[in-house]
Amino acid sequence: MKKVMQMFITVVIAALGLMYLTFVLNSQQGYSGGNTLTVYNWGDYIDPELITKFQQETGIKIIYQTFDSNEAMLTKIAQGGTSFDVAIPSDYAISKMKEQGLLIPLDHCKIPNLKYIDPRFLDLPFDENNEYSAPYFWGTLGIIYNPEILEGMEFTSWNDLWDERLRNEILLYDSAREVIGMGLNSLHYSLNDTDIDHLMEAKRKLDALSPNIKAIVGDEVKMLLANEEAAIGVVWSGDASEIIGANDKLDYVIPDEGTNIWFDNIVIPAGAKNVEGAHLFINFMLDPENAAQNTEYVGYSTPNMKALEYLPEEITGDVRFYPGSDITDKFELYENLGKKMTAYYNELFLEFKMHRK
Ligand code: SPD
Repeated sequence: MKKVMQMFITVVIAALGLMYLTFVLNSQQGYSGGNTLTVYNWGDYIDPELITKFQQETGIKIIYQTFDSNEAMLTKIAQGGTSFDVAIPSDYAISKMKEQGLLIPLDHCKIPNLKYIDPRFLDLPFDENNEYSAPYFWGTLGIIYNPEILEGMEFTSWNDLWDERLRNEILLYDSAREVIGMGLNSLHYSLNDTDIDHLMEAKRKLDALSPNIKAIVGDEVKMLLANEEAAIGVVWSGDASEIIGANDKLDYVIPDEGTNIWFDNIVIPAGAKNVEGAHLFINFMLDPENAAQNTEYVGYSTPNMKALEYLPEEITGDVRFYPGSDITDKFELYENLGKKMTAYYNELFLEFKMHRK
């Protein structure tokens, strides 16, 4: 009995010692919330060297997972199987997450680098006062094309995509809001239209585009266009900038009817296990030098004013990717359309994809 008691006491002392050691190590790193941080981000959307740098600076190990659409991200976070400490959704998805109680408010005192964000990208309608989100990248949706392959063709309207000469040429993202929105924009309707007749009209119009569609894709859009395996695509400005960086024959234009302006912001999902580490990560990504490095690597447009000073004029002076508010004020943000209308958009998009087969 005495032996069992001695063994029990030894185990308890060892466990307490281990707990104390972990606490001391974490405090030395200026950090007290566990030693991992689970980050959920779009694919191809961070410079891996920054992950390494963050880990070295904080001692926090990053577990990194990616998604390819806001819808996939929302479903996974709402299911709650994995707890994420940080995620990077877009505007309308942030609004949905707020509505569903899926976000933790940010502690602005722990994100002093928020001061470097251009006020133009703060306090936007999907997250007033940036209560839940900090700006990461922003951009537009437009047409990228290869003028050498599509000789003599110009793209000033979304309707130019329906030209017969584009048979089996166009790449589209596998994303309901982008594709249905393009159909709506081509008819001069709002990107947030909820009129069923308008939506049906857009769907019929998109069906008529089918013969021109080469493929519905994800991040591979960049490789296909840069390698000239496709001549034209409807892409986010950041992808266009990366493609043009790899092959400067291509050009990116925004059609006259207008387009979507979008914002991808960093949030802390409810259920995060390392809220302290999440704030450290957000502040780290908003550090001007880190943000500049990330911008050069990823190719998207930074909302960080101070980071712009570290970037070459070749990047920041390109109005295709850094249009002023005089231009972007005419563009439309996707709104949170609510559960029923979102389901309807998704259904139309699915039918559109089935129609192609
Ligand atoms: N590969 C990174 C893609 C990020 C795209 N974000 C744009 C979202 C528009 N709603």
